[in-house]
Amino acid sequence: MTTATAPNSPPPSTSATSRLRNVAIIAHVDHGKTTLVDQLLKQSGNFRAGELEKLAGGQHDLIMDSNELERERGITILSKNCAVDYVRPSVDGGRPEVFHINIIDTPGHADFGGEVERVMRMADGCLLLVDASEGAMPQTRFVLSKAIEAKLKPIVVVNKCDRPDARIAEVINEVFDLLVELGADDHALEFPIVYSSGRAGWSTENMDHAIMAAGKDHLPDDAKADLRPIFEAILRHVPAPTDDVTLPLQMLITTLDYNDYVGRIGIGRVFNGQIRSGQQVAVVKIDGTIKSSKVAKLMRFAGLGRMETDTVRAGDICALIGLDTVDIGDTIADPESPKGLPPVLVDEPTLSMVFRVNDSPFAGQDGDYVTSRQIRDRLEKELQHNVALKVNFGVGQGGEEFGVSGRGLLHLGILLETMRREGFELAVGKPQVVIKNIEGVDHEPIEWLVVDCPNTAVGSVMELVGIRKGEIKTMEPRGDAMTHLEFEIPARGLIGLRSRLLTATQGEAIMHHTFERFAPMNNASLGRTQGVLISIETASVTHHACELLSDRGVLFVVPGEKVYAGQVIGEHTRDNDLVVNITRLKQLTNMRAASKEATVVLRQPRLLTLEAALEYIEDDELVEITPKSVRMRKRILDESMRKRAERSARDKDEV
Ligand SMILES: Nc1nc2c(ncn2[C@@H]2O[C@H](COP(=O)(O)OP(=O)(O)OP(=O)(O)O)[C@@H](O)[C@H]2O)c(=O)[nH]1
Ligand SMILES: [Mg+2]
Repeated sequence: MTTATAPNSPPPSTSATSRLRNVAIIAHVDHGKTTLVDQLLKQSGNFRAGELEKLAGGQHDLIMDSNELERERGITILSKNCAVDYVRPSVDGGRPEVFHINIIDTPGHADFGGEVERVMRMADGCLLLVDASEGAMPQTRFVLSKAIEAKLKPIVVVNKCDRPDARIAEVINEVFDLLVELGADDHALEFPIVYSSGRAGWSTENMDHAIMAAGKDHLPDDAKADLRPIFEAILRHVPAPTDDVTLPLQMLITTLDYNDYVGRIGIGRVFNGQIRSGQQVAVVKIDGTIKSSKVAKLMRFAGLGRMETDTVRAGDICALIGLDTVDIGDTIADPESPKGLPPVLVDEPTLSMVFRVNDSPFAGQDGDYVTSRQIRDRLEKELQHNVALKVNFGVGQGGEEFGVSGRGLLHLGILLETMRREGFELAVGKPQVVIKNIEGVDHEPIEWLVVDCPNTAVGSVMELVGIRKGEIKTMEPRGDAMTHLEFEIPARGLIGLRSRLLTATQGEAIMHHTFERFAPMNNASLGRTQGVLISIETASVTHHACELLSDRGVLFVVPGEKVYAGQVIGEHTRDNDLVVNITRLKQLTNMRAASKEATVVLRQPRLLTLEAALEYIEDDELVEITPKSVRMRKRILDESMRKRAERSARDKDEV
């Protein structure tokens, strides 16, 4: 691409606000945001050949998804800033113009919606990516509504046009309908459209060309097409910042980063005035209190990293080092006139879980950090930068448990997975939806659920969602073989639904949900419909016992694995819990019967991931998490004590 700046010549100045753009990339999960940002970085010409490729990795081989769990799971967890200097070739023989484009890649998963809303405050425009085949999905709707609220006019990028099942014209209609439904003004309804394949690295404004590209790896009539139409759309449709550099300093912190050497790093946009390295500033907190502090280091975004600089002017995005107490939502202001900007919203938690010390018979065998004190310290550290997290220290019996609330199962699951990799052991209780009391009445969150499944599985999907009090709202065909279903469902009903849907559809269903509204609590119980198999012994699982129990249900364990009394080792075919001996040894006999000696192939066990186990358990159960294993157990391990507790709970209910 001809936009490259030679790596050794100093780039022309990009500090003039007219040549500055701040753009956020927003979309439903997996619609290709990070892949597009990677390609924009590669095609910017700001890097030497091969320099970026070395940094790519993980499931999707991406540069920007840089953290370990992002790479493993192929999703973006944290929003990230990067910047490119785009050189627009001169049209009439004049000097080429260089634009500094700050790009904010956002996560698409519903649990991180609040973060998207927050980081959008840094932008003056957004690219709304929509998958050319999947079309507008629940999170497309959510992020678009937030963009409209923030008065950002979207540039619609119909992405993945290379997909053989692309349906570009329909997808554009869906986006238009969504904008009308969300009450966008006329200005937003005339949205610019670019068609692209972020992965193949091309884009075009010509819809007919894009339609012809379905199933191909480049535009049929233009094998050299690149992402310049996207760069140009950003320059043309994202307004340059108009913030006033002559006013007293005001900068809003929207993201926090942390580094062991320098501590907290506050990231945000300067809305008024300018900020200098070494400057004394006032930190205006959300509650209005003011602290005095000094900027030790100031950095501007450049490529994948940050570059130290002396001054950052209104309209630009920067990172500050040296303000130890800085938090999301703080305004960094002029000490002479310390005024706060409208604060960013920090999302209310929607799901909560109890974290406590692991007291199973296998406690302490795998982990380095096992005490209540260590868990407390770790949670306190997490609270410093994980803003959507809340911890109620000291709940439960003896105040030894922690009530941890977050934005959803993925949000809390990622924290647990991170802790486990650091060497922690702990036990956690069933995730509970956070109930809100509105004018004296308990309200529960209702979610908008979308399921795409093969036509043959529609019956079982409807049944599964129906049991969980989901109400069908829309049902329409998607191509010849698939059906698109939309439901409203209590958030409680979603817990455990994903794994069931995947089992019922042989892994072919795709499900997504987002928060819709709060509604008065429906008292129907939405718990598990089947009971579990519980081990009665502490020993190793035997092949023989697995064989004997195979018609009692599906096992969660494999022969050779060590289990303890009270551990949940399988799912019963009936609705009651059953205590079984999964460690039984074969009786030795002198008789040899050829038929008995034949090796029996065991039914496939169901091995649950951490999140699947969290979704699976009931109130009287716990998930035990250690660096090496995830086990499910009854809270009360001893069978007779458990029975007694169940009886007294039943008696209490009847009174
Ligand atoms: N066919 C096709 N696949 C693409 C394209 N862009 C991305 N993908 C694939 O889509 C998947 C998701 O891509 P990502 O870039 O991680 O999507 P994302 O929107 O950043 O996802 P989240 O950040 O988790 O919301 C990956 O498997 C990509 O290889 C494209 O242009 N065409
Ligand atoms: Mg991503």
